[in-house]
Formats: sequence, structure tokens, C-alpha cells
Amino acid sequence: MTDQRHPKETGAPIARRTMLSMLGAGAAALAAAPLLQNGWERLAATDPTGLLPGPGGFRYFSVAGSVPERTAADYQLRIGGLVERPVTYTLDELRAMPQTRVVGDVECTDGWRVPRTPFSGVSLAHLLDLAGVRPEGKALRFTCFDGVYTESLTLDQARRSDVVVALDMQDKPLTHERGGPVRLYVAPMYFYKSAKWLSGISVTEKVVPGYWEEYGYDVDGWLDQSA
Ligand SMILES: Nc1nc2c(c(=O)[nH]1)N[C@H]1C(S)=C(S)[C@@H](COP(=O)(O)O)O[C@H]1N2
Ligand SMILES: [Mo]
Repeated sequence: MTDQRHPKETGAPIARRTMLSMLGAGAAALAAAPLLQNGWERLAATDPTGLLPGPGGFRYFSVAGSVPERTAADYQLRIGGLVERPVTYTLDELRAMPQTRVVGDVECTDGWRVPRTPFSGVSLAHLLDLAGVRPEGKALRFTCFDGVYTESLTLDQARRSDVVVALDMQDKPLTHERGGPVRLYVAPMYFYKSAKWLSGISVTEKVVPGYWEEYGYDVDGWLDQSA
């Protein structure tokens, strides 16, 4: 199924599994496993090949060995960089904002796919409007409270109506395993663009390639819309 539907997979990203083992990600996944409550997730996280299906077709991914859990009591999202009004939001403040629901396909470059998945939260465009992007701001850099993962979008991509700072997935609060309490969801792109455990959004002058993009992933991770 994958080759025809995902022509981009014939490129550099295919090498990830090899690279992951070089980075010792198998050990990292093992270290993370005790934090996972669900048996399937635990099994999937300890599978260095990433081939085991997780619940609902998702697979657990983290480039960090262990990720602290954040709740409404200690979660913060910081928005800064080239903005007029830098701000830090709590989870309650994000929940109190107008919520946008986006239904899109989830698709990893590894070939697994979860079609028609609803994500809801605050539209990224809305957050950018509140912060006031300065004229020299052209891109965004996303950081995560795992302390490792980063992502990027151009400002034009970020302002699309199908890009959301998600609090819910499938109409339930995002679990820790799925990147909660807050993750990005970039519906028109491969799932690596959807940073889990989102903690920072910084407006930059130009795109700074994210974690996987440093290893050759396309910074413009568009899904094949014709498929
Ligand atoms: N913080 C963080 N976000 C991340 C990743 C990660 O390792 N760390 N992996 C990315 C990749 S490659 C995919 S496919 C999805 C996996 O999300 P899931 O674990 O909820 O299935 O998260 C993306 N966002
Ligand atoms: Mo992925």
C-alpha cells in the first residue's frame, strides 16, 4: 500500500530505522516503557523496529528516553520570538479560547496511517494573532517539554485553517502517550510535523529545520494530496 500512496517515502526518510538503532533509540524506548499504562503501548514502545501496531492504529514515538508528564496544574505554553506580545498560557487558558476541530488523516513516513482523525484545540492562526507577529517574522520554531524534539513551519503554513494546537484527539483529552496535554496537529503534512508535548512556539526570521529535518526529512512535509 505504501509505495504508490507515498512517493516521498522512497527518499531519505526511509533510513530512519537504521539511524534510530545507531542512536540507541531501542534503549530509549525501553527506558520510557514503565511510564506507559497501556499494555499495547508498552509493547509497542519496546519494539525497536516500530512495527507493532498500537491502540487505534497509532504507534508510540519519542526521540527522548523519558518524558515528564504535565497536567493542567503544571503545563505551560510559551509564545515568543518575533512577536509584539510574548505570552505564556496555562492549559485552562487554552481550553477557554475558541476551539477549532480539524479532521484529517494521520500518516507517518514509516507507512502506518490512521484515517479521518479529529483533533481539536486552538487554531495556531488565532494564537499568532493574539501575540502579534512582527513584520520580520516569517517562520515558527516549535519546542517540546521532552527537551529534545523540535519542528518548524513557515508562517503561511502555520496560518492554514487545518493547523491546530490540539488539546483533544478523537474528542477526548490528549493522553501523555499521544503528546498531551498539548500537541501540534498539522493535518496536511506527515505526522512528524505534529510535535508532541508542545511547550514553546517562537517566531523566527526563517525556517530552522526541526529534529528529523536535520536528518534529511523534508521541512515541507506535505502529504500527497492526489492520493
Ligand atoms: N516531541 C515529539 N514529537 C513528535 C515525535 C517525537 O519523537 N517527539 N515524533 C513525530 C513522529 S515521526 C510521529 S509519526 C508522531 C507520532 O505520534 P504518536 O506517538 O502519537 O503516534 O509524532 C511526531 N511528533
Ligand atoms: Mo513518524
